[in-house]
Amino acid sequence: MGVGKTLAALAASAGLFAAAQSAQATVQIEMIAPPTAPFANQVTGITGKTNLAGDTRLFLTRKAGSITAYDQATGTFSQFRNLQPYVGGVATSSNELGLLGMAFDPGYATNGHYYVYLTGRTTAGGPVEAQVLRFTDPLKGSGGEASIWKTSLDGAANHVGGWIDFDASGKLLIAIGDGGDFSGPDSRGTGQDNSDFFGSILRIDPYADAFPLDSALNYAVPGDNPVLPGANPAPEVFVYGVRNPYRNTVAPDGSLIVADVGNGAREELTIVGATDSNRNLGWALREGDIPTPGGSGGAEPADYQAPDLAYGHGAGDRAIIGGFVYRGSAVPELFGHYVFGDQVSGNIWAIRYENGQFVGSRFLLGNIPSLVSFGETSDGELVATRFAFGAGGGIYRFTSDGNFAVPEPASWAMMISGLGLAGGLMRRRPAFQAARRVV
Ligand SMILES: [Ca+2]
Ligand SMILES: [Ca+2]
Ligand SMILES: [Ca+2]
Repeated sequence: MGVGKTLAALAASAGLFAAAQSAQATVQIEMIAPPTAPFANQVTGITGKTNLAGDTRLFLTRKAGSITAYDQATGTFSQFRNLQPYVGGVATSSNELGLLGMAFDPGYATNGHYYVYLTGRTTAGGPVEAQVLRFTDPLKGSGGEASIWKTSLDGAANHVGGWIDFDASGKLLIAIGDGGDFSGPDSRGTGQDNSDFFGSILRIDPYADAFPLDSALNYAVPGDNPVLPGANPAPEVFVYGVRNPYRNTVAPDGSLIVADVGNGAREELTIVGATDSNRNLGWALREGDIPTPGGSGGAEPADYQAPDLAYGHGAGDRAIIGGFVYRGSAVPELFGHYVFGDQVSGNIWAIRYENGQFVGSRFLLGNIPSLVSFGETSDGELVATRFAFGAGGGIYRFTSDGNFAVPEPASWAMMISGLGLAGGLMRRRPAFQAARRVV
């Protein structure tokens, strides 16, 4: 039993968890846009990070292919872009296909560029492909559209990832899942196979073209991408051993926080530092902090990057939704905390993030039923949205009533019995120890 668990047991026996939980109720999760019929249902993501200071627009991606803008200043919805022809009708309510991700170019203010991750068919009757495309907002720039990257999904209709964003050096990160087909953990055996794109997060330069003869591929592999182990590793692969990293984030220090949706047992968060040599998150040998149940489990691989936080399914949590390290001003007490949630339970938590590590334990902020995505604005504010945009919910923001007290695991311990030393140790507990603990 580690220090953390001992203190948790002490706190529980002292009845202090309940007090700490009630103190969190002063974070407000406020619905700012009600359900609106023309934009109902099957929202996959939200972003407000246009890289334009003071931009009040939020952008919702929907499975069927439309991008809907919501202007917080005017309270109005409008269609930003219709990409249904690119999705080509492959998205249904029973699969995980469609328009899944969107990111604005760091230079959007002058070049008007934005990127989407979607699945569709580029030829009638042809294979379903995952694609990243670049489009141009005609109000901001010129340059039209370009296919950046694509790969055949080989019949996969689930675990196709879909998150994209830029890292601090302006390279594009693309998350693609293991392409599972419900027949068992990583049935394609791709998680530990670096010769393909599946089960990976890719890193590419979308402003170079290493494929001059292929009009669908317009990118190059950055020279500083890691060299990964295995036979014929694809140089695009940046992080591997993931199942379905649906929503991730680049932290302020440049670390990549991967939120990998688990199979039947664990949800997990893994912080991959920019200079970390271990880039194997373990799937399908490992699910969270345990060997994967169901036949594929095994020992930790040599280049394993263990999860920094894992949680089980016992409390109704079943599908992690990664969020952001909060950098806004609406909830000053949350500054520097990573906020995330769970799609099935709707629970939303925060945990302090310092120097590339989680510090202390997660604590509950509230609940948004059928939570599907967090989004960040250009000003660092946090928003969230639901998959089912119908009755009862829409777009949410986080505010404070000024009385919000962040629960401090260390201070809880000191409150119990004056264990100042133990509290200090817990505060500085390195992430690799926290990783072995299901919280
Ligand atoms: Ca793979
Ligand atoms: Ca090309
Ligand atoms: Ca893992």
